[in-house]
Amino acid sequence: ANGIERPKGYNVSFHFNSKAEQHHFGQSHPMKPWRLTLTKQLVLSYGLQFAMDIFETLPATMDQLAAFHSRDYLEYLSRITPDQSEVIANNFKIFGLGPEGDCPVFDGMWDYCRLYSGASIDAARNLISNQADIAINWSGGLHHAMKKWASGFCYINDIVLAIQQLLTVVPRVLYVDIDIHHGDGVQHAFWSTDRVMTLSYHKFDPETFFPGTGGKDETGPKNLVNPGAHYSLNVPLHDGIDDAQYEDLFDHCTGACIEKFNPQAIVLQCGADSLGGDRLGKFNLNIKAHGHCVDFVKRRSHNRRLLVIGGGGYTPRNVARAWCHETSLCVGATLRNQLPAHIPYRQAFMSAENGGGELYPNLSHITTRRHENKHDKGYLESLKKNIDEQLKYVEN
Ligand code: ZLS
Ligand code: CA
Ligand code: ZN
Repeated sequence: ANGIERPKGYNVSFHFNSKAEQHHFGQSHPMKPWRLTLTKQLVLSYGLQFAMDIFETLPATMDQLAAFHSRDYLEYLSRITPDQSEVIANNFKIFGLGPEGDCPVFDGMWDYCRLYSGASIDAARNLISNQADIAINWSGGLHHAMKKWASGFCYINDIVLAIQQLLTVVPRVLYVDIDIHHGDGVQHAFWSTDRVMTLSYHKFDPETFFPGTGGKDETGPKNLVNPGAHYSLNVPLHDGIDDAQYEDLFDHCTGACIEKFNPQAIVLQCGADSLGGDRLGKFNLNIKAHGHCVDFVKRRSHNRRLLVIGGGGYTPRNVARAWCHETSLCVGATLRNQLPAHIPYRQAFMSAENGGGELYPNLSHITTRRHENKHDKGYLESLKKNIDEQLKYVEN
């Protein structure tokens, strides 16, 4: 009316559930759902809620979860409690659960599962109904969960459930995974279809690093009559990769997949354990490079739906800073490097590395001990070539 036109930005929706953040896996467990509270507080302190639609989601229902998982497994998950642990100890093994393990039975576990999955399903639905161009769920991204068992801190595979939703309205979905671990559960779920292409970047060392899958030749069924042949792509890495190497590799491979596969929707798993200074991971990435991946996919997803989800990330203050920064990239805002003065949990953002009591220098950098970089140019080039080679079989 006043003649000033707002540039058409992206409609972004942010899906969360406060109750999901309050669960505990157990004292020494690296997965800390409160990193989500830290993330959300940072997002709110910067005022990003005014640039997106915020949705508090409902827990997923049994029927929604059964779209991927087996009823037997879901029944067990919904009924098992920590004090029954010993009684049904044998079934633990069948379903991948157990004390002292990666997937403990903790108080409220079923509730937690339904909440983070509900948020991913909601996010996918919001994209489907064109309410959003980009939908974010930092509580999701639990890529190791299998149809009939839990694995690697993941009980329900919210990513598979979200992709299944998207497939009801679009022919093709590209899944990109920058968590430091291989996205095995998602790859496995869509192993035999050419409607979903999976692309995971991860540390690969079958001897010592979980889950041990995701070598460069793991590209789909070897039976070439199977439509899934060439639609599972992997970029196996070593410790110590740096910003420039990762950005270059990511742009080349992800760019080529988007171009050749030409998906109508993209799901980006943003596991923050690929950052430097992570408790489990040994890459050297700064928040800048991690965020670059989000920005790159956003820039390439014109007229495509984009679902941005969380994943791993075991140094909570870095997870929160990365995901807040990435939320700002989604809405197209530029944040001050200075942390807001009145952020709750301000203490949690103090950097031990910087001598304690010091705030991090800025939002895109991580000051930390570096890990030895085990990559040379030849190896990185061979990874790009491998992806190009696979994509020769893909045309849309
Ligand atoms: O991608 O390495 C393993 C498997 C084991 C070693 C650990 N023990 C408990 C089980 C057998 C070989 N598991 C990994 C899983 C990593 C999952 C990453 C999830 C994701 O980021 C997506 C969200 C692993 N790495 C580190 C641990 N487990 C681990 C470290 C410390 C502890 C405490 C709690 C539990 C047992 C002691 C635990 C696991
Ligand atoms: Ca990965
Ligand atoms: Zn991980």
